[in-house]
Amino acid sequence: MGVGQVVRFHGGFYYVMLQESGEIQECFCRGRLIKKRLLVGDYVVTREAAAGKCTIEEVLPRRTELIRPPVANVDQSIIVFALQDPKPNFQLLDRFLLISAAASIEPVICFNKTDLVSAAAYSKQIDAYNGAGYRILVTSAKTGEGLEGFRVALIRRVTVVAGPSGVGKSTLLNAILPGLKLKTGEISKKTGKGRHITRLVELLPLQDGGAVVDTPGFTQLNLPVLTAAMLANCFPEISQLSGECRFNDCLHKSEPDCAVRKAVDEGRIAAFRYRHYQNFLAEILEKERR
Ligand SMILES: Nc1nc2c(ncn2[C@@H]2O[C@H](COP(=O)(O)OP(=O)(O)O)[C@@H](O)[C@H]2O)c(=O)[nH]1
Ligand SMILES: [Mg+2]
Ligand SMILES: [Zn+2]
Repeated sequence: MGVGQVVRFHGGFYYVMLQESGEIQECFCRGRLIKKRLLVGDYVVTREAAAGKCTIEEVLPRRTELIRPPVANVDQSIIVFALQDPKPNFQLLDRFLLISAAASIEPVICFNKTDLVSAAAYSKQIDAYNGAGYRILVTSAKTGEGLEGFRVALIRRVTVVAGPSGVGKSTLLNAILPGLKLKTGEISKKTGKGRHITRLVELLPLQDGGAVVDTPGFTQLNLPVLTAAMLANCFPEISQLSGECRFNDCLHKSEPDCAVRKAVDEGRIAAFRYRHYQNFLAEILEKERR
């Protein structure tokens, strides 16, 4: 018997990194029920069935669960956007932040390619995220700027590296993990809306402990299952003020004496963040009506 974490599925086998030895063990999964529930990132109990043959007997409870990519027990997401090539889409960034918050996964924002455009060009937006309390990394995989901070952020945590395609996710990981050689620069031929890009999800164990998952770029993201009332909790600068509105079920839309709208008017909450909040709110309310 041993406990380990599923790091990948391949060819009908499950690869489990054993907690005690750090070894990766090839396992079968016999129970159909267990198989159906298994995700990369799951902690499982394995048993040696015959010489060198292991089976997965049990899945341990999950701390967190991401749907896209399907990974269990993720501690944090590093959401990478380029400052140029491609230009940052802050509404998409906020969507990634929302998905992370809804899954109780701590987000870190990484602005990459500072060799192409200085971070100062986006100081308004970066200040807004900073002010809201997000952790921010500024990097260039090309010049090496900020790479040490990126490396340190991964230590002893299970991290998903997310963001649109072409922003440098794989290049950043290759730069800090010698010997990794993830494919970079690939251009997705099918950018079908909402379509799942099937690709192997793999947990890459790190030398200092922890593990990281590289992901293909998502350009289209559905909102997580979220009620209108929960949405504000995913915007730290908005949820911080929620208690000060006249109505305690205020959605900060057009209600009188709304502390959030007042803060937007006074410039204490960035107008673009509030606009994205409104857009998401409309999307959720529309879904609730149907
Ligand atoms: N100028 C510049 N190019 C970069 C940087 N990081 C990645 N790239 C380039 O951006 C392209 C996409 O990188 P890739 O890592 O495949 O992006 P991914 O789709 O997010 O994994 C590649 O041609 C990289 O060489 C950077 O910091 N600066
Ligand atoms: Mg990539
Ligand atoms: Zn309000």
